[in-house]
Amino acid sequence: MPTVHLLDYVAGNVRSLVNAIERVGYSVEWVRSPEEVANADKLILPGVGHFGHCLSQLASAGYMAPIRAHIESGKPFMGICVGLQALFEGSSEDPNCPGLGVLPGKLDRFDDTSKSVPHIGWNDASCPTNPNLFSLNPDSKYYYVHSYKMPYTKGQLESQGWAVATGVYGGETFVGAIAKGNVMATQFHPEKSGVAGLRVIRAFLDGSGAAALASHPPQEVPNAGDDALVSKEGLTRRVIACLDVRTNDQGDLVVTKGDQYDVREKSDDRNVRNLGKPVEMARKYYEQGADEVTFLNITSFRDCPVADLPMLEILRLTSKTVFVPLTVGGGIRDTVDTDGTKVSALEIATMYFQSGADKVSIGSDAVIAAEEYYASGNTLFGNTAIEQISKAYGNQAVVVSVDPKRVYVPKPDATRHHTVKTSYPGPKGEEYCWYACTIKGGRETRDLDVVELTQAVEAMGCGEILLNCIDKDGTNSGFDLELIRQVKAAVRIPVIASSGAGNPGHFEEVFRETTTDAALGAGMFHRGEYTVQQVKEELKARGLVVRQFEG
Ligand code: 1PR
Repeated sequence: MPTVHLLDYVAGNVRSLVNAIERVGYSVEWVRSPEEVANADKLILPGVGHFGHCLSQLASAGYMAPIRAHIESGKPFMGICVGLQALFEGSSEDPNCPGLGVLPGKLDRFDDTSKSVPHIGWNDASCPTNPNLFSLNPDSKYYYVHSYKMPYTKGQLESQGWAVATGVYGGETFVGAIAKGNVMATQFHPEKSGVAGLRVIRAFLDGSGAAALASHPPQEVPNAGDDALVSKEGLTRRVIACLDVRTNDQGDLVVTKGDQYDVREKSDDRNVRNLGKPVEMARKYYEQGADEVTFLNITSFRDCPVADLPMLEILRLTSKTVFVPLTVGGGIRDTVDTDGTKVSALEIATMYFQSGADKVSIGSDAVIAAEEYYASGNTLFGNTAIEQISKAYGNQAVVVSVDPKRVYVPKPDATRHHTVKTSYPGPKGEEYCWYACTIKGGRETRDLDVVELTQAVEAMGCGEILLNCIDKDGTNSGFDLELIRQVKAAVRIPVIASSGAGNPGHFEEVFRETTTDAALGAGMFHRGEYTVQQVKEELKARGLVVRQFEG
């Protein structure tokens, strides 16, 4: 099997990248010291999270000069995500930390006044000068997750011989991929971009991308007629399939689904509902076009060994065939293992990332951390799971899963909490409600509302909110739009609407009626009532941009 060298320099999920490389027929050799860079023919520089963190790791380990030497020697080089950012001179994310300076320019943060940041989701990488640059396809979508971008100025990089593919997010045109000679880099994650992303990796590895570029160098700066290609908003509506996983009474790990978090059958035996096998179902949803797959280990709040091998194994197996982002939740907190060993939340998250997860989702622990944050006068000590994991792996790797329940009140001043006026009054006709956060799978309600929780975790470095709703879970009655609007107005980070989806129309409704960044479904997919593809078709028919699965 031909090989490619991958630089192992910083914490991050490179498991998916290894899987993707193997999938296209190559094997990985690790570069674990600066001296080993010289052994590489083809070199890939991955990177995710904080620019300064990645670049300072590279610099302190002595990698900067060997990487520059590799690039200057003309050998194939590919940068991914921060690996692309590293090629520029620097980034406002850490102004004191220089990049490799192979290209001119500095990155800056997306403007979050009218859109969510990070930019998470499937967007374009369109290159007017070379439409099939490294097998990029103008009709395909690619998975991005980043808060900082290289702004695109028409003609600037092209005038220096670079072919540039761009995407547009909230009116800002950014560099999605660049290539020149032996160098190719993507801001998006090709290893997480389904078949479209695998094509890009293959074009780099087999040399066809560089060969095609050499025969059609980007001689012309795009003219006005090409504006349509580089200026249209490309972010798709993200549809996520969620698998609640637990051990059933027979000891098998199964996908289950509750009604308002009760996952047992209504029949007398009260067995845990068994809707299928996690790995198979994840694969099925990937092939139906799911943009992400989320696993929630819903019994993790009970005592169980930390090295929850079945869940780690589920991720290992799934990440071999599912090339879209994988999130795992349940039990991400500081723990004392069954044998008495202390294990930190960061160590648990690390095990999941090494097994193929791209994000971890934190539930109960986030609520406790938020309570402590307010109790200490909004002070951050850097010791919460959210802070530690986001520092090590980047904000985009930390999701907070919220399990709120409605509490009805007759008027807003009947509570200190943030209320909404509801169109669905309470049992005594109450016209207002607030959303109380719960822990331990909804078993314990706390005196903290969703606005408080989400603002606290955003301050701690959480990158995305998974917004469930216990009242709506499993009801098939549609998402709780009032809840989603309240949380969207409270935070700048992306929000995933969850709980209540019963048909494709509910997805269309939540995207039309709220500014949610993504929508998640579970029961309607597991019971086979609708496929993810049908949801996408409905969204498309109603004029919303979606990503279609490419086989
Ligand atoms: O507290 O960090 O250990 O995390 C536990 C995780 O497990 C949390 O994310 C919590 O939401 C989840 N969880 C715990 N108990 C349950 C349960 O159902 N008994 N499931 C549970 C949460 C909610 C969604 C569900 C949507 C969509 N499940 O994931 O998939 O509501 O369902 P629908 O489309 O069928 O309506 P920690």
